[in-house]
Amino acid sequence: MRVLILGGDGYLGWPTAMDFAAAGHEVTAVDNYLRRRIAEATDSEPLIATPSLSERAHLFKAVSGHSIEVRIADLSVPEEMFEVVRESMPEVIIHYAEQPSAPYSMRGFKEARETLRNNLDVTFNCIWAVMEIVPDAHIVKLGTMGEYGTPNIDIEEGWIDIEHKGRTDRFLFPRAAGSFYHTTKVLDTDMLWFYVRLHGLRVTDLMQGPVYGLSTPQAEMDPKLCPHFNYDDIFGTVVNRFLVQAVAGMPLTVYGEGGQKRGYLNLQDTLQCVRLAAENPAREGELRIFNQLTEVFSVNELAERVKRAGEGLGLDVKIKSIPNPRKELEEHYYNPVFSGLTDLGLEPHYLTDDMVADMLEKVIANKERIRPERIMPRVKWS
Ligand code: USQ
Repeated sequence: MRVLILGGDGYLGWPTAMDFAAAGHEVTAVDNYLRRRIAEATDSEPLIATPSLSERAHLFKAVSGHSIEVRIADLSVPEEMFEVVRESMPEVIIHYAEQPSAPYSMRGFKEARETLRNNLDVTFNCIWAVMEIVPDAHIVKLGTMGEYGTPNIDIEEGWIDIEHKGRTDRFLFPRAAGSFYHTTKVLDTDMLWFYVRLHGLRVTDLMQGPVYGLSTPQAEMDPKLCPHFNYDDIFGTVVNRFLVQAVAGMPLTVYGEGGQKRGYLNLQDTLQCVRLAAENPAREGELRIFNQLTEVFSVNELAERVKRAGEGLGLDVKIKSIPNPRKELEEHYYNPVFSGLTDLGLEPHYLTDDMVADMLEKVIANKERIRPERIMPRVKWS
């Protein structure tokens, strides 16, 4: 397939580009380095330095023989989106091109505005480029489990049948996002659903939980192919942060009570899910939604796992509850359905002690690069 990856430089975008190319697809990866600029401006650079997208594509070709076409373009500008789509004529578009940090979106007016503008404009431009140039193309959009929040009922896969005063209908599952970034993803879903209804687009919206990990089969070929691995409070997701904290000898930063539950998945499983979605497209006029996670943990359970595996490697790991910089429930019901991707063939990599130890060893090999001042939360929700 001709695959266009929007946001091809990101934590997920770059390994996805390598994965599709290695599977024999024709890949174009586009990015405008927004994440790199925010990382530099907020002192949140990844643990392991990552060369530019063009340099990584060049290196990947040299070690694997597979090509990735690179375009540097700002997809929030309609002309740039349309030009990229016209040049690559994709059969599938993987849309990751969003400001992905919840804390960044809560930093202040400028950051919230930038998140709103970028995320909504890219989705809107993508929809219109598909309608005008490649109407049969399948859009695979990265959403987030955070769209649903933490409701006191089971979270269905995107849709819910509601009976009301003796009549029934099917609706998008209720959403209640916990950050402004997550809210932009809710708005994306609504916009996609509108154009699916009106113009018969094919869309898969992947409601993903927090991802962890720094290794994929292709990234193992050369350390410079490693995806951005962040441990700061802006871009670092909780498991990646705990791994680095354990190696740095800093107590694991459990926010508040630590009973917050989320659905987690390994980076390698993100790649599987996205490829399964792309290779099994949504029907014309279908907004297909999958909940993209493989296991549910509370923050306390994650901290205990990292502590146990760290101690197995001789690290002295402590856990410390600190005041929660976010506004979120710290004890709650959480029971999402996530069978759709398993039905398509997903084979999960679980967060076993061996998996944690393997990731810790990779962090230990880069221990001297850890900057402790990036670890404590710098952004408060209110
Ligand atoms: N947390 C801690 N300690 C930390 C960091 C986080 O207790 O040092 C807690 C948070 O308060 C939260 C949970 O861990 O309850 C997850 O936080 P996170 O930073 O790993 O994830 P989040 O900010 O929600 O965002 C991440 C990605 C985002 C994606 C989302 C999926 O950055 O792009 O959409 O995970 S979800 O969380 O399901 O909405």
